[in-house]
Amino acid sequence: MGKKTEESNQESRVAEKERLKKPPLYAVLLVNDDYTPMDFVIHILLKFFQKTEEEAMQIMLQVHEKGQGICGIFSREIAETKAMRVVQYAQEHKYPLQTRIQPA
Ligand code: TYC
Repeated sequence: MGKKTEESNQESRVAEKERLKKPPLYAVLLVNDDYTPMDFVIHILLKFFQKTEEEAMQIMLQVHEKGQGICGIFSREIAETKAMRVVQYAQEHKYPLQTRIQPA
């Protein structure tokens, strides 16, 4: 067997860095509106984001008072799916609730 260089013996530094890279994370946010009932927003936070009643109340009030608030942080695909399912579920209940996702 021929002699191997240090670099060809193992992954290159660049390849190893790529392999170890953690996926970028995204926050799912709820957006305030004048029509969705507070209790329904709390229900959403319990059902889709596994929040406790107290956490859900805090997040709902944050959204109500500040215009938006973070429900959770996920990989991009999970964030997109949750954001979409929440809007779909709200629409099924005839509420105009909207979500956003943004880099965490
Ligand atoms: N502003 C709504 C109300 O007064 C409550 C609300 C909270 C709506 C959060 C949407 O993402 C939301 N009924």
